[in-house]
Amino acid sequence: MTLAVYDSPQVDMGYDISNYKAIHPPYGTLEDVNRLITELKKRDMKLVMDLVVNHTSHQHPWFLESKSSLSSPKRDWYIWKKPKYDDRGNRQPPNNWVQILGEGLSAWTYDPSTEEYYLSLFTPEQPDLNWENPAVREAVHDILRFWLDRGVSGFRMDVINLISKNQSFPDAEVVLPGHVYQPGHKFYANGSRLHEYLHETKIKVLDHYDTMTVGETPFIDDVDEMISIVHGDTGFLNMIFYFELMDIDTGPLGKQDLKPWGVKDLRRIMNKWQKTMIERGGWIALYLENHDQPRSLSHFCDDSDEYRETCAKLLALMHLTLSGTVYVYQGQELGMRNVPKTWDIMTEFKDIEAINYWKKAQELYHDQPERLKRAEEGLRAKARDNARTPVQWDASANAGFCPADVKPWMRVNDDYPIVNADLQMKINGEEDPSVWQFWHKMIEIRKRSAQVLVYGNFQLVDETNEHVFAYRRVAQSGETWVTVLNFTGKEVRWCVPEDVTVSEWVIGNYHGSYSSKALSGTITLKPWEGLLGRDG
Ligand code: TEU
Repeated sequence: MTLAVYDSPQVDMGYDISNYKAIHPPYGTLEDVNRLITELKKRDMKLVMDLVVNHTSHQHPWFLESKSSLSSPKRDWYIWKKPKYDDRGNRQPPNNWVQILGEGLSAWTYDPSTEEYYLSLFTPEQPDLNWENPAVREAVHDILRFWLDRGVSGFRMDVINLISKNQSFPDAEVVLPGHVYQPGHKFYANGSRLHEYLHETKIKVLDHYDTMTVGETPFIDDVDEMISIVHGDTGFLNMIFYFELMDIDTGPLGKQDLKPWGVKDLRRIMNKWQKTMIERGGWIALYLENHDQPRSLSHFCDDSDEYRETCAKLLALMHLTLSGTVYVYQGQELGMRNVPKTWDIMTEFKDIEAINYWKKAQELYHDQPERLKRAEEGLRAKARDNARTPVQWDASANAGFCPADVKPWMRVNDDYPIVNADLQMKINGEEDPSVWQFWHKMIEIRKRSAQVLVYGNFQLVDETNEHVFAYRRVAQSGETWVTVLNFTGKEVRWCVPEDVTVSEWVIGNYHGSYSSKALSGTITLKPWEGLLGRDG
């Protein structure tokens, strides 16, 4: 799968597209994409492209034309509104929605030449398209056809559930005390015409090709909403990325406001999405990290040298024994972790969200060291830069990402001499598999036992345990597997429940010791130990 590689001024790392039918020159050309598709086909692989059509770049010709005058034929391709004025006659944006990546700023940007505001939910450089206008939808369909005709097999549809906005553009309620601008997603996510737009795209374009679609859908906490979008018979997309697990540690003030969480939260979220999905005919994209999230082992476990490998394998054990379509993000299969806490934010971090957040925090808390420290911790834990460092291929300079005399676009994580693909592929896996080799083993198991691990029922085991997350997968044939995950850095004694029968521990993340564990009674789980067992 490739991400946003289209022509772009790169304000938001390519999620601000200025030409949907061209590739950002430093990345290559359309001919390169053709070659990629041909070579993938030979290997029985397929290419899925990012589709970013909630907004364009402010440099896209459509926007430049829209902005050129009030009477421009493309004026209505974007969302323009007149200013409001407060009691003192000061100009104000049309409502109080906050920008998503702009840290406290308004989601509306003023254009002095036409004296109106345009909606720009992410940054001012990413104006939102007006999907109410049929010509915009036609133009999007045209983009889809352009890529499908070239042999692309599907799309990851960026923030696709934001395309239908409440047309009265009401003020959002105040949930961030002391802030002028407030989260407005209640009025722009999962809007009243979302299904209509998706249905139209499906029947006019997607149904005419053999495609796979995955919606990136923030602000969906409701399983009913997920089912309505992806249901096998009546849905519009094949699956969605749900966000609730990613936000397990997100406090009321936003993603950098870290909230403690425990096994009970993990269990509740997993049970909600897994069980409902299977029982009600939905489908989700299974992911633990991506380019917008911290590295999963830093996010959910312990990324210290002592436990990095164990934790990466624990997460693989979980990831590959859940229902849904598995997505592996580059480097996850190597156990890559967040960037070191010592890196200087202003010089090493590249993401506009991180930079905006850090500038604002310094401005607000320059005389409150405790609060500034908390803000910094939150940023370091959740920054998108954590997952954007170059892939670590080998132990040579720049981790083999680019030649030694070239400066990579972002600093390589300092741990590359010990965390890299080359090393992990060479290890003698029979003695103790590397993270990469463990992933291979787990994928093999998942493929072999797909009826149970991909499609089987999901049932919680030991539902109140505060340390261990355990579940059973049961196939229609009765074949049963059980996953037991110690989600703490402590040794835990776990009592195999009486209704769980295990005939064999098939794999575990502590090599050499899992197979000799007792099959019933009480077993000792080492810190972050995970086991996969089967019955029968
Ligand atoms: O992300 C949308 C999204 O809602 C989040 O993942 C968002 O990046 C995060 O909450 C910010 O903290 C998609 C892309 O994946 C992301 O890279 C883009 O920045 C964004 O859309 C705008 O296109």
